[in-house]
Amino acid sequence: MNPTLQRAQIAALAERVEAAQIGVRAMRKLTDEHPDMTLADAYAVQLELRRRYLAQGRRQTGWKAGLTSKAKMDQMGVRVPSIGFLLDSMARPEGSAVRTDDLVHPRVECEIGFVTKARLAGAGVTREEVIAATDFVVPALEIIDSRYSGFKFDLQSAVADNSSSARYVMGGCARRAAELDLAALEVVFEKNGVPVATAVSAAVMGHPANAVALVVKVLDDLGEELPAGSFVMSGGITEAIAVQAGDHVVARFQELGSVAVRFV
Ligand code: OOG
Ligand code: MG
Repeated sequence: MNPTLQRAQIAALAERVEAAQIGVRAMRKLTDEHPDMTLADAYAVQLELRRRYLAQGRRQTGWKAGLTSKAKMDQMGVRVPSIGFLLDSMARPEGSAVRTDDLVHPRVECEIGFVTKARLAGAGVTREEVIAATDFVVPALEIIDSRYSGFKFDLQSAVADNSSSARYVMGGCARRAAELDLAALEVVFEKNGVPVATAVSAAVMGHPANAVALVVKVLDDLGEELPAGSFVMSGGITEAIAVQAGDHVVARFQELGSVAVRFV
């Protein structure tokens, strides 16, 4: 994947996205100004954004897949999955209070997280190879926060904004992947004690390990691989739920326990 934008344009866009993320500001879609921006350009902006954060001393803690279920694709009107990076500054403890004053318009997703024990690389990686390379899985919540006005974007703009990554919470029980049918785990998503969404994990690309394979394929395109010991979130199983200060959410997973967080 070769970018079509010039190096300086990519750097300027990454700077703009970083300013919106740190400044907690909604901005116009990048494609309003660069309508011909390609997916390769978008990932180049995302990698430049990551380079900037790592240079500031933040540490990468994993990767995420996004837009991997029909519920998410329908909600956002984008039909192609994407990936994003996770940083130590995004991690929050299970059961903690997540501040909303440093988020634009947060939404919560329930996801299955994978932790790997072997390197995964290449465009041809299979779901079976992902499962064999998985050490354990954990239930997780992702708090996404698009930096685009109205939470409206296209694929390129979202990828450049690190696929709306903002916060994430791991919880519940860690389980060996081989002991479970990872495609058959039901999740009930509750907001303020009321079930608001439910789905089965097969909603994520037929099997959430396919989403990890997708991450590996995109990384291969970007000239990177997934080292052993990586954490990867496989994408929202249901649509994302908007939250505000005062709300609490719980995702109750079959076999994996529950993970909860509240917002202040
Ligand atoms: C893009 C990120 C989607 C997921 O799990 O589907 C995502 C967005 O919807 O803002 O993280
Ligand atoms: Mg997500």
